[in-house]
Amino acid sequence: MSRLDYIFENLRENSKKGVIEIKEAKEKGKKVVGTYCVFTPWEVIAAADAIPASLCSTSDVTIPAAEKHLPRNLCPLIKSSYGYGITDKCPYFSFSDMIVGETTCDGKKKMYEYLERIKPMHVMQLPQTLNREESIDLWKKEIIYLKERLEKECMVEITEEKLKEQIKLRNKERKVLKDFCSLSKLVPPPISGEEVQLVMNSAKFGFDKEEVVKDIENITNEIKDAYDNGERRVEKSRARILITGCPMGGAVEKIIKIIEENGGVVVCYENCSGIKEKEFLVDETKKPIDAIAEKYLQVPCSCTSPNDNRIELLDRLIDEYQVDGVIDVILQACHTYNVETMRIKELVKDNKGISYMSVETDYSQNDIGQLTTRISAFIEML
Ligand code: BJ8
Repeated sequence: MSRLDYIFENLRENSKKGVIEIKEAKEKGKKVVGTYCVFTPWEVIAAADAIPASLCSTSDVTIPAAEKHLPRNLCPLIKSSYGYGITDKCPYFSFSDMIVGETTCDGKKKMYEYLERIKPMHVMQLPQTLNREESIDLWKKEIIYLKERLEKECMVEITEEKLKEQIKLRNKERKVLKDFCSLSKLVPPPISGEEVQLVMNSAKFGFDKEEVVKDIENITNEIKDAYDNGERRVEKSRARILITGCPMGGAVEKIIKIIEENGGVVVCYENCSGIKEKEFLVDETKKPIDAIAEKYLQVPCSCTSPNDNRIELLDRLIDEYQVDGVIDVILQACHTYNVETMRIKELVKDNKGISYMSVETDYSQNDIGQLTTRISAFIEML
């Protein structure tokens, strides 16, 4: 077993570390604020001395319970998340003192109306067109409303100083994660896409961010050293795949597995569980609320219109990561990402001249056979 095998094995075994960490923090009197989206201004919650915890669920276990209240023909991420809420099966949900959501897609914002029956809920009105001055003003006001609500719920004052401190810390985490992801620009990449995802998940559920920063720096250095010393975990002949589209994780990791068992390697995740949110930092030289508002309005989500930022980001990432093919992962009934596939296909095929495929899936494992046939044929063609 190499040193890197040992590190990754440890991460797999410690996947529940976040639950223990948050439980201990709760026992010491810390508040926990549940979130569902990368539009949530993490820094404002952290400046209230609360712990922001992602509640986006990635398993189909609670979907039958959710379908008693929600339509079946709804995105699995929404059904699963809601299901965890009503069945009280998610420790992060149970520990949450309040939840922050945003008016992103229709399904999510309507789901929040029902979640409010279970937990105190704060929904931020997200402007739908991002590059307008009015949108920044509106979003700034929403951030101030959130700040005021958190001050009340957590009984603290969120000062400029506290915001600045959290901006710095979160930026530091974004930078180290971006550096870590950049390792896959190497040819061949030093680690597999499954291993990249493992590290990203451990950061997401690491609640002591200073510790997360140190851990990610260490892992990045270990990987660099192993590579410089000739360790090759991925064959050069593998097709380099960029994944875009809906957030990944849990059940949807079946797609990474299929890609990597059939001659490909995922070198880049342009989605919310990957690099999308890490690309833009909060400007540390500006007034905190202004800078936070500007940063979060750059998130290239399909819920916004137009979503030109996604095209610009993808265009750049395809070159930087020397991508051979793009796989657009759409969760069933996600209309915004599904409609956007045409634009992504035009960019990838017509402008970049590489191969593109979109796959629609849910949280079940029923479509593995069909996905394997399609994805392996796609990789073979590259
Ligand atoms: S910023 S991608 S985390 S909204 S997949 S629930 S859009 S129907 S998750 Fe998302 Fe924020 Fe955007 Fe990112 Fe709706 Fe689509 Fe489901 Fe989605």
